[in-house]
Amino acid sequence: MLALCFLTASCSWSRYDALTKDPPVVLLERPSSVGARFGATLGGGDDVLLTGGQPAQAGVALFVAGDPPAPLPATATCTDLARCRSTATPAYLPSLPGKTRCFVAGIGRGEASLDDSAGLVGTCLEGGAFKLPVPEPFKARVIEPALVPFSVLGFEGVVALASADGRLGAASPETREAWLYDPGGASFAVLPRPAYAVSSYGTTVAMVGGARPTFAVAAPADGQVILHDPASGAVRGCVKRAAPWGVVMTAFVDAGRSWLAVSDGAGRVDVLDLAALALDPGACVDPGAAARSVACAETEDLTGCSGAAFGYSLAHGDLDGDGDQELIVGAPGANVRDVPNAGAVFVFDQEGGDAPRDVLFLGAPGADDQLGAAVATTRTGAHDVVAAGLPGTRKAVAVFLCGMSPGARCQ
Ligand SMILES: [Ca+2]
Repeated sequence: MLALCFLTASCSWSRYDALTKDPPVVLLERPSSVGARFGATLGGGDDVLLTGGQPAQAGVALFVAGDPPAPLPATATCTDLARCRSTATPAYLPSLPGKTRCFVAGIGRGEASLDDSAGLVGTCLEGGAFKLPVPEPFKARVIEPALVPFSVLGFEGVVALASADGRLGAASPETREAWLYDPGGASFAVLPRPAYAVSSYGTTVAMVGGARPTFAVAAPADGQVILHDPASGAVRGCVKRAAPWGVVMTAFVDAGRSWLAVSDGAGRVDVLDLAALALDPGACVDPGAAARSVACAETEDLTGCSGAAFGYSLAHGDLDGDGDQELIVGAPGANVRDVPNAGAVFVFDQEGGDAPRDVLFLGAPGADDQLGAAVATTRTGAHDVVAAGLPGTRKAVAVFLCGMSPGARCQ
């Protein structure tokens, strides 16, 4: 029965192991516009969910959330490999001039309706496709080679993107540049790179709004996270841990404070209170007491924390609708009910200590599903829901409609 249920949305995907009329987890199946390893790339914002496959290929689709979410994407971008390569971290922008509900999801020339210049490529639910300018070195050394027919990029991700409060930042480890866009996206400013940020600067980025906006740019090979003031671009300081660190990041505002979650992608996740850091613009400091760690926790159903790749993906959202943010941590290598690499997603309260508040997984997992290889949140009703990629299945993204929210579907 469980095998028959696999990958059919009518079956239960709950933690409760029972067939129900309204399953608390539904699957979004791979649309034809998205390439291989669907579910390896996710992004979210407002009521939209961005879904892609293996980075540097083609196709990122936008689904409109809801209970249940629309089964077909509302639109897609970067669908032509000859004109575009997808990014590992699609970024949501609520508005651009004359457009709303936009997302940036690729590099290249973009949709055929656009001109042939190279830039960051995206589309909007209302207003259609757009392209943003990029620094010349990035254009020459990353985008142009990527568009050569049959080119095989030697790195994942192509470009790192992050947005918050309508502010978009980007970075590339290939050119070791990070840059910030003006609110309309018409121009950008390249940030000063500190002399100590030698290699891998720009591999990942995170943007946080709120009272103390911050643009974080990681150099994971050196265990560095450089914190920029997004208004001036100036370096506020640098936080350092044993490398690799900064492989994955997410940032958010909770209880009026700005937080940055940083992982090594393989078990270590630190949550930094940005206001509590004793920063020095000229040097990297240990976060000290400004950091706390969250960790994988084994349960009767969930084992294999040592190889779980805890922190391979990070996101945040208000899953219970109480106004506070929860930290969401993917662990695609976790074993679920002795099924290896089925994957799981951990939910942590900001104020709830170090133990996970909840663990999300599929009741009928498959070996090497890799649930949680990517995670994102999107708004449904009065709370956020978690979407988790299942790239091992190559054809589905799981949307956990309940999160921690009570309601008819979730009882
Ligand atoms: Ca909450």
